[in-house]
Amino acid sequence: MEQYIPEKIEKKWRGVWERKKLWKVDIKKAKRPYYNLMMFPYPSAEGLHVGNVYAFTGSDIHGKFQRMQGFDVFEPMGFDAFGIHSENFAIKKGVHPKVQTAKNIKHFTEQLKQLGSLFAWDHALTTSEPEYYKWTQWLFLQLYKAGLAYRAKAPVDWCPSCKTVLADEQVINGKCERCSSEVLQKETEQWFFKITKYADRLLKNLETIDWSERTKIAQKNWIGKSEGAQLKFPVKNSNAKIEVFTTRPDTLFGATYMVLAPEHKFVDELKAQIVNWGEVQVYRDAAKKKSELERAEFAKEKSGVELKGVRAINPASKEEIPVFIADYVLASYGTGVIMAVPAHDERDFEFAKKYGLAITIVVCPHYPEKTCPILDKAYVGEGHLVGSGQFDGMSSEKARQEITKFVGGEKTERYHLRDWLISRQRYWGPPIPIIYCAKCGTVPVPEKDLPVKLPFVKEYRPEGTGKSPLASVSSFVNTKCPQCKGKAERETDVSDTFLDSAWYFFRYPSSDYKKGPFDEGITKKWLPVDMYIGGQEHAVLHLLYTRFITMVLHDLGFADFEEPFKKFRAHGLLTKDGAKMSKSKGNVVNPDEYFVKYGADTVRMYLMFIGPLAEAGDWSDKGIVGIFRFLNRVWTLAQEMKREKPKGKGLETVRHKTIKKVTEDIQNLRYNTAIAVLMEYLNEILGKKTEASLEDLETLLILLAPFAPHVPEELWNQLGHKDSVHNQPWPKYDPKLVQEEKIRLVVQINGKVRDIIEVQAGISEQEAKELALKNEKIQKWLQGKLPKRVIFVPERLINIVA
Ligand code: ANZ
Ligand code: ZN
Repeated sequence: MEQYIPEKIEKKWRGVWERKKLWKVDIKKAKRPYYNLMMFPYPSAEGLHVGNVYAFTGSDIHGKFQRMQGFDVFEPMGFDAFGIHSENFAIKKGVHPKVQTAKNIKHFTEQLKQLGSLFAWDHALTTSEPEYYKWTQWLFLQLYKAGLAYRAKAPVDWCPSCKTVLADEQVINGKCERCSSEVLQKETEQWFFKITKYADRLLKNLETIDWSERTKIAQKNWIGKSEGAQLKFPVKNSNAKIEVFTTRPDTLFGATYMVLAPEHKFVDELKAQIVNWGEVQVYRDAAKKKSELERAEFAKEKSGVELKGVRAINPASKEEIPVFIADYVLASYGTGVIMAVPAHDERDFEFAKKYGLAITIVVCPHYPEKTCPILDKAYVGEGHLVGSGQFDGMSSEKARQEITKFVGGEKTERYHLRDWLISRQRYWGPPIPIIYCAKCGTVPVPEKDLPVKLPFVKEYRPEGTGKSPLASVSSFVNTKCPQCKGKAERETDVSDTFLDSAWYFFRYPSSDYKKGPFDEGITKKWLPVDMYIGGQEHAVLHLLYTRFITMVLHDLGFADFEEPFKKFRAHGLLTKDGAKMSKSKGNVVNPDEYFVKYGADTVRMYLMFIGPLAEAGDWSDKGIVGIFRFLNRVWTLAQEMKREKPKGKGLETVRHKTIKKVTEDIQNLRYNTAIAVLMEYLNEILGKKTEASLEDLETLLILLAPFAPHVPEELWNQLGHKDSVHNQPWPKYDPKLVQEEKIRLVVQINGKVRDIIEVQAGISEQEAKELALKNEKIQKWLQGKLPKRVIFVPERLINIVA
């Protein structure tokens, strides 16, 4: 075989690997288990997206590398097949989702098999199969029994186009994440999971896990912990007190009015005192129609109505102040009431200007200058107090404690995180395993009766009534009460797709286990996941839910760990001509075309060459040709060496330096620079052919194997080896041969020198940051704080701003 024809060799080797079960891991007997997970795809009809190929390749290289390090690498693949993506497509096409999904999975599997990845197909799972969703329902029941699932009437975000309730995270700027329709508000009975009960743990544990920094920061912000105080304001001519949540009790003397959320029940309690009730009612009705997001919007003009006849007393200044309702105050956050401090809060400032309310400055940035300038906007920063009686001159920070104490307030904390809305009024999901009985009330389906099978129905489209299509399937709805055996009805909502994917990694190693969702011994051996790679877009949805569910399973005694993924790395987003790929822009790269033209090896390698995995970059048709040429040159070199049997003594130093650099780059997911090093190495060999040895070439093939699995295998075989190149141990380098100049790097935290470390000359910012953060002294100084920013002066210092 003289010419490199990817199509031929790729097919051949995939066949050989499959026959020899090269990638197979013995789940029970594996000695050095390594669980390498990637985010499973939803089998969309268009087939594998180049973004999927990108993520899966990045993850597979890591898996293959770990395998060559001697680990038993388990790299499963499956399908997130239930849910709105699949269902909406089926609706568009007029094909039943079950039929369409099966078709898509078949196509996806064929495509995935082309990648030459380690995938453990014998453990593949599909979330829409009863063998899987039986356990998703089981999970729902465990949460229900633990008091972590509850039903409540709640205003929910409703997408009029998808005809379903949306979770908080699925609403982007007041629009549906899926179809961009304007989201409306609707009141319905829904199932929720109490994720808020875990808010503090979800936040604290972030410090213990090795995850991409930006993912941790996104979670931290999403959980949104606010430290503040709860303060009581007496109501004049009444025994009632109105309680507010504030993060700035230091500004209490400047609270010149109060605002209640329009729907607050306290408004009803005050009805007798309110003289303009009619006006109040009109405003309340209008507020109901707006979404929370719309109401919280910063730029929007503020509006409100004074509760005439009601006066509150500022507990610090003892002054009488007016009370309003306004929709910029949300019922669902804090106590649903605020003390308004227009001088120091922008929204209050805007409102006060509009309604001519007093603006009293109580925090001064330039203390001891006591005369603060007349404000043309709120001063939201800190400073020293003025106009605050005995607290004048005190720092904001101290005054927060002191004023809270002074008025008998209570220090508290609040989270922005909301409970997880589980119900979906759709067809394509696991039915929620609950039965409603007139006599017994809400009754969970007994575990022995699982799964509650999703019936195959003709009318799977949402009807726009707000009810699931299952509600009109009487053979499904009508059932017997498991307790009293009387007539009863089933819950007709299905659960959120994010529940399917919140526990799938538990199932993979135990995929054919029948007695439970996962086998205890196998779980002990394989979990938590060693490495998870996936998109940053899942930072607050999927990745928070998986953590929550794992904590719950831990607390219920089903798992002995509470964090599911030891390591998580977010990969970057591929673009085309600088823009995000999207169907509407018509700039989506179809990987199939390139598989045919250049083969999977080139596609894989090219994708990884575009940029560091964490950043990705821009796809270019020109770039891919370069990689194809590189593989051709490797091929030609191998043919020559095969024929001519090289007699050189070998390029020892270059070889060892290459091994070192490639090894480190792979460990740091900088595949792009690893590939560049391999290219340089090839050039060195080609430039010094008389000195080069067979070992030089064979090392190149081994180092290349994780990136481009087929070509090196073929060449390895052509060179006369019987075993697979993938079974070769990863080459080691001799430290003596790779010594490089060392420099001393100053490590600072917030500008203060905390350590000096010895590092290699030419160290990159990323490497320096990693080294600095790993450093024990630095960790002590950081006390678990997350670095906000890093300033790097090459060869001199790194400053961590925390
Ligand atoms: C008085 C005050 C003075 C405030 C000041 C801020 C600045 P985070 O940080 O997001 O927790 N707030 C409290 N409950 C609210 C609700 N239900 N709807 C709208 N706004 C609400 O925000 C806490 C601050 O947001 C609270 O502190 C309160 O305004 C407002 F100079 O109280 B503050
Ligand atoms: Zn009953």
